[in-house]
Amino acid sequence: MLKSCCLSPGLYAAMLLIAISGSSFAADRPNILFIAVDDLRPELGCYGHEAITPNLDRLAASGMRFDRAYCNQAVCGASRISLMTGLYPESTGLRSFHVNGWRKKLAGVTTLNAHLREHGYLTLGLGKIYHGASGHDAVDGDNWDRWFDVKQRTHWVAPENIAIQDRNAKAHQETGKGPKRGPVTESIDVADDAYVDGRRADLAVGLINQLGGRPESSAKTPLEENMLDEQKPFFLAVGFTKPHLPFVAPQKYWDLYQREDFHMPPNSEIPPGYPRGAANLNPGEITYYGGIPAGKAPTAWPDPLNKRLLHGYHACVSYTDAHIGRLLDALESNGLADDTIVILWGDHGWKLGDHSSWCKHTNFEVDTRVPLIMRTPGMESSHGTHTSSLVELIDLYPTLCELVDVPLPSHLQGESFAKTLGDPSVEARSSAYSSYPARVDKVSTIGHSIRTADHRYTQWWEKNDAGSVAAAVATNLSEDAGETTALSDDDPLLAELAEQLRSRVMAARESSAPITD
Ligand SMILES: [Ca+2]
Repeated sequence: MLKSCCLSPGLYAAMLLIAISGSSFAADRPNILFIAVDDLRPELGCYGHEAITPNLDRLAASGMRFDRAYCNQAVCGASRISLMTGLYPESTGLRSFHVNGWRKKLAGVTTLNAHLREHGYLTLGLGKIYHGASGHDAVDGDNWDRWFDVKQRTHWVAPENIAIQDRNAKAHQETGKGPKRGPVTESIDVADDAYVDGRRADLAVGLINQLGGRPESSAKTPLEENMLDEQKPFFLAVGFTKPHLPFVAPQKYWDLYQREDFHMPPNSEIPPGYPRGAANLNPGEITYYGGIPAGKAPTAWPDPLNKRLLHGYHACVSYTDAHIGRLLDALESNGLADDTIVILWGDHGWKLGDHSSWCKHTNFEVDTRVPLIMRTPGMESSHGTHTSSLVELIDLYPTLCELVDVPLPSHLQGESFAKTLGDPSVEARSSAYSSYPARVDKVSTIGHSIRTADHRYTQWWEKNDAGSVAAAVATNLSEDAGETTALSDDDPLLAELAEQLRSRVMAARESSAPITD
């Protein structure tokens, strides 16, 4: 059994490679199963919540759970580009949910999948890894050995709901008013593969069976045989779209829960001084869908709707958990589990009624905190543990490089937390940094935020003047986990937090990547 806590990271990586059987150097490297889940907050059984997630729980029990992992911007596109490029949004300049044209803007940047491919990995991807699940540039199409498109026409399966989707879309196009999408929820008795995530799981299982040399165990053999000839280690990236809106999942996952058991959270307020424009109190994203009261703030939504949304989110989480269970089973049945690093990450958190709102798009703790679970072969001494070390999603790229002993590209702005994987008491960072654009008193700002061991501190900087702070708020998460109060303006801690924040922002801007624009 390997212990890493007293080893240098490089020596650890070398020993990890020795621990994993094989002959050639590239083949000695562990495989990587890289699972992204969209809009998944750490609302999981293994994190102590009511969500029914037996498969994520068993992954956590056989790996390491990160209790303080944070995204770098709480929206899909920006977060994912940051993770996959190893660059902060301050450097990429990509800060929206849609990041169309990102590949041209970041033409010189080596992505995680490109880098692993250059160093001997067979790179395979499907689903939502980047913001788009299809489209050559959207998915970084030049830099995978194979990218698989799994088609879907709509999010809904029930014919009446597809009709509502089509009707709403047409009416919205003609009038610019009303919802432009179908119902916000759907619960019907269909098989898992009725929705696109189920079909993605089917494909991923077929890939794992083929990679494991047991293609006969699956009806599908998606890979050309010549891709397997070199016996490269694989980097398989699988992105699931649920529990992202709309909350659609087979009935059996809804039936795991009783709707009356769900209640709105107690943290209905925002901290004093928190700019209302930065709190996303009227979340536009959810109003795209049918069934949301027109023109009413979430504080006025009826409780039956709130309960249905809470129920639907959890049903989608359990549906996704089932897919992940199938991937873990496939690793095990193919004898790959002991040679494969498994990473489960969410792209940002989500408000389930917290602060009287829904969705993401803020610097609040609930929007920036993400689930992160990793199982690393050769680190069995820390399996089944959890860590309170602060880590950021941008750290995954350098961490993986270190774990599989490939060079770190010079442009990376994150820091490896490989040592923490060997010993959960190792603190990887003193703060986690994230940012989010916001309008504050009609001024465009970027909200810069750090999470320290106890506090979250956010300053909103006017976009065109780095020295001008439009607002600032500090919360003590150890005493006020729901962030409804704030430190007083004369608290002596504020100056120290402000200095830490400034240094993090400046570092996030110091990119050495050959970005073109
Ligand atoms: Ca997302």
